[in-house]
Amino acid sequence: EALLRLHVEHLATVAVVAGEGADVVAGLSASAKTLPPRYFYDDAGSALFERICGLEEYYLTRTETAILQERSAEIARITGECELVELGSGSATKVRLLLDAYKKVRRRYLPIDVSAGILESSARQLLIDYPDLTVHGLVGTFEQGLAGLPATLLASRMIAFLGSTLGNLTPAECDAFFGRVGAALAPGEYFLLGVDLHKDTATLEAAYNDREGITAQFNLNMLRHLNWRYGGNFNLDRFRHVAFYHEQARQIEIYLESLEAQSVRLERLDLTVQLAAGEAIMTEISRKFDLDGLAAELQSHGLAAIQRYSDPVRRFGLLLCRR
Ligand code: AVJ
Repeated sequence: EALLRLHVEHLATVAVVAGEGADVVAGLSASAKTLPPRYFYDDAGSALFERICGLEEYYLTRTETAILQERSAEIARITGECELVELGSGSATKVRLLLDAYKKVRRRYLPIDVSAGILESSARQLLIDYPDLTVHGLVGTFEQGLAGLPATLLASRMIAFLGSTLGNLTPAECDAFFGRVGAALAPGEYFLLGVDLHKDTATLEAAYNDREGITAQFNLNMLRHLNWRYGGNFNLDRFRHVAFYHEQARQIEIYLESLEAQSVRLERLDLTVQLAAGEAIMTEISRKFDLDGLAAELQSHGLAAIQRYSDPVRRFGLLLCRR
């Protein structure tokens, strides 16, 4: 019965398979080597990320959750009846706070995620917990999801992008992304954006260098994922996790540093990579924002920040924008 309320569309399976690994080849062939952060999230990586979210040093998730707990009712009052689109929905935990706030209206939820497994399992659990909810999931990238959204069924729509996932995008990517969000919304519809804020280096660096070493495992797991997916022979013992705050660029930079000169083979990509001792592969940037600057940037894409929310010590921020 719950399954009648679940519809999952796979947006670009064919394209993903055809181009698979091109991003890895390009990143590892560059002079400054990089790997795309989406390779963090195989099943093991997603589980490690959930553990990171519960770490003492990783204040982001609990701070954003507390802000949403306090503000969801107000957000629902402002937007009125609307359906929720969530980009990078993952375990779909925080969206429950918003769904709870919209309980007086018919509810539809449209999660977009590259991981079909997580999308389907979190959707099934939501359908059990919210008996009047309809879920229309889209498996694909943010770009594919925003371009492939079905027609709005309710009065209006809100696109939510939480957890500071925006921080993984370079400024140029961010600019293009805001353009796509604006294009996906009708005038009068909403965009809810959650971002980590610039702050002292010690707090930021602790969040990405936790004492238990879970973040290091999460980073190294990317190599295990690539070994499995592309027939690689990365030896995880020959790399170490490095994360620091680049203050001018206002971004945490995360690397896997090669502990020795080595050669790595990715058989299914027909790729051999030479690494020097001490050479680092960048696996992630995590940009840190200020709400004024971000609001100005959104404004230039026709997205007006109508409400700003933060915690008492301004660690994390949410912007509610109207197109
Ligand atoms: C999911 C991209 C928001 O940047 O803080 C956590 C990922 N990386 N620890 C972040 C992450 C290392 C996280 N985002």
